[in-house]
Amino acid sequence: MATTKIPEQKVILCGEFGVGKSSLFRRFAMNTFVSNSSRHSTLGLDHFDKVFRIHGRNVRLQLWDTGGMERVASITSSYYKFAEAAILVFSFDSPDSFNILSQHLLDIVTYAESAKIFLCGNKTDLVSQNSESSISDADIENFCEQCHNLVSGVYKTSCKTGSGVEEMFQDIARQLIGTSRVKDIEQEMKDSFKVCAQDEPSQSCSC
Ligand SMILES: Nc1nc2c(ncn2[C@@H]2O[C@H](COP(=O)(O)OP(=O)(O)OP(=O)(O)O)[C@@H](O)[C@H]2O)c(=O)[nH]1
Ligand SMILES: [Mg+2]
Repeated sequence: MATTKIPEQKVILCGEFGVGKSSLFRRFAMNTFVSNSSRHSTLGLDHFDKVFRIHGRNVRLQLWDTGGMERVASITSSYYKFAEAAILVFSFDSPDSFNILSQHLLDIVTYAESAKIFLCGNKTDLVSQNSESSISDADIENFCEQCHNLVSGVYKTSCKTGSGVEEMFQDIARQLIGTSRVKDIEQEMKDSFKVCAQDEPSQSCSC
């Protein structure tokens, strides 16, 4: 039986140490959460594929994780190369992780120039309902304006509770399925399965 290849979209995680990139990766891959005690910084590269069904069409997200190693020259190009999307992660309990976003953004536009950029504010569970987060919605809006609206989506997540995580990946998959590269691959697949008119058995009787 012929198997149809589902278009694959490379998505990379970027952001400061400890903001929760590997935790997002773990939620994506296994829907689990690892707390402080058993955590250690990511040292190598890791990736995991997952298929999303959006409006009757399939899209495969391939999520990549690294422990800030993306800024080490020797692995920079392989990490960013061919990325269709980059998730720029900061943590709501760390203003520093928010203030340094523009540096990570610069790396993305330099090394993965065609990638769509998404912004993820993680650790919402640490923002108490009564107290305002030190990173406000206005700060986030300002950041998006300053980077010339390069950001295609803003999400708030908690890897601890799972809140907003699945919704974020669903929305990213939805936005990527509309990209021209996916359309090109789908069209190629359709074309290769087309039955050519002249190959069809003749209906006319020769007698
Ligand atoms: N409360 C809370 N803690 C979180 C959340 N996400 C991650 N953490 C914790 O934050 C710490 C850092 O998480 P990681 O996922 O390892 O962060 P990282 O960005 O991969 O870190 P590096 O690999 O060092 O760059 C861990 O102790 C996690 O348990 C969250 O949503 N809420
Ligand atoms: Mg990590």
